[in-house]
Amino acid sequence: MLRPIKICIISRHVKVRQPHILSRPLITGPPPNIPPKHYQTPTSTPLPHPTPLDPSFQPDPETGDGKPLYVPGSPAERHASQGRRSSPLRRGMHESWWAKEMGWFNAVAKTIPTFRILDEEGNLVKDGMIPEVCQTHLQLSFTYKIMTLIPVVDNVLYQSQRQGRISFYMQCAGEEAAIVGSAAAMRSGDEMFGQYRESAALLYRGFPLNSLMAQCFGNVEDLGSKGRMMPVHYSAPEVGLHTITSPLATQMPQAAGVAYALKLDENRQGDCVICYFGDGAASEGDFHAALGMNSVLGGPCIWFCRNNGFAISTPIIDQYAGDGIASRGPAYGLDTLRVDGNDALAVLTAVREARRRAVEGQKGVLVEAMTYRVGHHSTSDDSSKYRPVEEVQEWTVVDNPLQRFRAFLVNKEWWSEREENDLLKKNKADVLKAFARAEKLPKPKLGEMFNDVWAVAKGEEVPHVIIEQRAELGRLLKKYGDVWEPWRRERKRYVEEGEDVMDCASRGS
Ligand SMILES: Cc1ncc(C[n+]2csc(CCOP(=O)(O)OP(=O)(O)O)c2C)c(N)n1
Ligand SMILES: [Mg+2]
Repeated sequence: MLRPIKICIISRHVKVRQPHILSRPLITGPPPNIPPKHYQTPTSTPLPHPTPLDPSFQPDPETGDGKPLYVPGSPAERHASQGRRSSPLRRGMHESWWAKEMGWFNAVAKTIPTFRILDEEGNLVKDGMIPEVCQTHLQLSFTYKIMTLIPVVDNVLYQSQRQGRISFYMQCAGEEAAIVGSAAAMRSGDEMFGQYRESAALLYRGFPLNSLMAQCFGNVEDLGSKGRMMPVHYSAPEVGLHTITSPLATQMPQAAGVAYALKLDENRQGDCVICYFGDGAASEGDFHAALGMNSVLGGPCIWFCRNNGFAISTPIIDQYAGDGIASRGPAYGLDTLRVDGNDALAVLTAVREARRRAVEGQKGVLVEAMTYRVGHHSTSDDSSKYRPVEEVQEWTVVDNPLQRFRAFLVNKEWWSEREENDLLKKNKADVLKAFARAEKLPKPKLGEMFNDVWAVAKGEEVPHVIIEQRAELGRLLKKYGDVWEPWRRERKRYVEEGEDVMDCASRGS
């Protein structure tokens, strides 16, 4: 009885005698409602100027200002290039020069330009050139076809999740040019690592609609994951795609490893890796680990950042304070380009050149594609909670990657209204057919869920815990599988209706 009274007295006492303590905001409370500092100071300071990188620059003969640290032919330069640790000048920089002034900087250029070929209306920009790589009518119309197919796939699967027919979905609305344009720049032997929003790149590389639907439904034709992964977690080695895993940026160190393996494999010279990642994923440690590894070990890899403005509800202004993701490329010694991600021609051209540099130099190249995620992050998200609906509508009208590209093709007389109408009809029919087929197919054997949980070498036993769990499920199915309605219904959807799991005796349990 005494205790509560005592506490009460203490708290009253504190309130009266030390009001300033209680009026302080809680450390764990909500953030103060003031914009972060970088809202107010958006400028960046470029490298000090003039610099020896400027051809008109003359070193000062008296102070030595502007002279390179490694004078060509000097003993210091010889030591540095031989990698002699004893050289006092071997300090890890490439082309530095002496300077008597402190020249602080936080950007390598005042602003990083964004390469584009078409304006928002699909016209060539003034004095713009259509690069040779974009002159092939066939490739461009195929690129456009996939760009128009993916919105139909996305709409059908998105709606089907809403109706409870699949469990989850992620669409790529607004990013069609970035994703398909980059895929179009790659070759068939190339390796691809996706984040999760790049289904259109898979379709470009020949992944059939039926296989895409099979994965989303987790049906018997889902050969990659056998119904064990969430929708959009494709696995398609036949088109060079490494399995999608949703923990952010985990694909990046793997891509660096594969690039290094390509470099070492004399049969794979000329092949390249493309690794997709988002502006949000670039905040993960794995981003830095991967770029660091690739910059030191080498190996042909295109780091393709889809900068779509958001990481779920976090806008880029709260994601980084530097100049986008491109500014990080030079820090790792990577050739870097920022490109208009809504201009399919510019993306194709940029990635084709990135590929050339990566393969010829056996090294990494960073491309940052500036775009906008028009759709919600996923079916688990409602973006109207954190951005104005009008902003989204404006993007679909003012800077629509599909309309831009179509206008260009029509201007060139490479595309007509009749072809457009036929294509839209065909896309709809193909997608609905694949959808209906996938939905009807049964799910893989129930027992598949216990397979491949751990890699088991030939001759080794499956870990006992798996055998036990399988036997337990078999026992429960035997007991309730016919009598409990939800299970009775669910069993029917699987090949062998779960009998394979109930057959415990033959599986060593
Ligand atoms: C390691 C990890 N942390 C958090 C998440 C949750 N998460 C899933 S997607 C996402 C946003 C990623 O944004 P971005 O990389 O920009 O890709 P986008 O969705 O915009 O294409 C987050 C935080 C995750 N999947 N993995
Ligand atoms: Mg993003």
